[in-house]
Amino acid sequence: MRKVITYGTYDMLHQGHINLLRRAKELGDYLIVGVTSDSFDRERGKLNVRNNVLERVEAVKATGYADQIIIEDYVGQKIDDIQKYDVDVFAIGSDWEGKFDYLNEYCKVVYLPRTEGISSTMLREGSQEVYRIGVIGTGRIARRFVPESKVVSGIEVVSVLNPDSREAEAFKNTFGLNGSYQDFDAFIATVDAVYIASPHLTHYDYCKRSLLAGKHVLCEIPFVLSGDEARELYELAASRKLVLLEASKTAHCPGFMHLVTLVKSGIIGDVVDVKASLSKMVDPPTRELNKEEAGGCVTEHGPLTLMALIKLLGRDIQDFHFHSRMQDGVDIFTNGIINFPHATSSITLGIGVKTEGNLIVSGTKGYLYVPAPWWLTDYFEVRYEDQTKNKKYFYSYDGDGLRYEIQEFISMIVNNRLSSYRLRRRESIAIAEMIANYRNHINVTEI
Ligand code: C2G
Repeated sequence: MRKVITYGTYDMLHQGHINLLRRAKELGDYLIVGVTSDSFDRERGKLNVRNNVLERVEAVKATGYADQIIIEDYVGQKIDDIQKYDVDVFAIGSDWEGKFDYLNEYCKVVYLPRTEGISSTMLREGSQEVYRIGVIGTGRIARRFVPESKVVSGIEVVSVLNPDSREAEAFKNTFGLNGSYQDFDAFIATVDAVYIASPHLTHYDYCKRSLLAGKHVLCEIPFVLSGDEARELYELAASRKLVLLEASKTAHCPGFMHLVTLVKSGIIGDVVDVKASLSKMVDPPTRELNKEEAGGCVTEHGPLTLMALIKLLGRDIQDFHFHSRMQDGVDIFTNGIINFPHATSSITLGIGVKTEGNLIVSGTKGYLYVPAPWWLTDYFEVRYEDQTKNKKYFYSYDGDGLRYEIQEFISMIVNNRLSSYRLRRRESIAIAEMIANYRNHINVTEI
């Protein structure tokens, strides 16, 4: 029996896929089709896949050509599969010409003619509404947002709001947008959704006004500086069936998401301690060091470190205490001890004190170590007493990393999904609550 294998995403399955599968089947007696997993597609830069892996498997099955369907989940799996299933022929479309010649060592490689004039990308673009996004604020993060938005399909940044007309106009010209505005009402009328990247203290107001105007909101961190404000805004969004998402980059990055699922699946046993550190030195004058602008390292770095603690340990915080080194009314270093019923945790943050920025999750069987900068999570290690069991995990973190949260934001809008498992609304509220505790000087000691 001659066995053939082929691989693909098969998103929005179309005639090109069907022709390919038919031709592949004709090369032998038994066809194995490898369908990429959702996480493998994300990892290889395919961010905009519309159907999930189960839907894609069903679509391939429905063609009737596959004798067996397997899931492709990692780089290098093709070699493993060819040997494991005793495959005679590897077939793939001619758009991959030459790319899989290395498999000739294991079986015959055949490049089949690709069907011209049709592709999943075309179908996605043809069927998807393009959402118009407005950016509020023109600072560093807003400048990173626009280029990142271009790799996500279904969205176009069209306008910008900044009370300073020169800043707004310069931003518009740099990124080729349609309009720049100083007036909120004029701005909001031009968009379907907003990305809020303005100074911290303006987030609440801009979120509320945007939601009241019927627009979806992606809001930079710190989302808001009190649990009550966060709760009120999520309720407002839900009552209007609008998406409101905290732009917690790390929560959306593939490496961190996998880290959470590995820990939850018990590979290091019960989690007993989490230590998250983040320090980035800043030079005055800057808003990070300005008391009037809610500067300080808890407002700067609290959102990501607290997100890690809450994702890994939950929201049942028993007690907490912060120790801070202050400068001109702003914490330039803070160490926070946060205890849960069955675990301890700490955050170590600096904007005027330099320290290691790693993440350590300790458990009853082993620990997980993410070196600085852990918040970009492209690499981590799982370590055990028996070092031969240690494992290293590598991930891609493409571009500036904002694409992952933007993709989730759009996917939530398109699918009418008001909550993201990557950062639940209640988790986002818990982060805001903890930042508010700190800002209200609850259990804070100056050192
Ligand atoms: N295809 C085709 N004609 C088209 C579109 C796609 O023949 N108009 C073929 C591709 O060449 C591929 C298969 O259909 O052999 C699946 O295509 P995709 O779903 O785009 O998957 P792809 O990204 O090519 O994944 O490990 C995954 C593989 O490397 C290929």
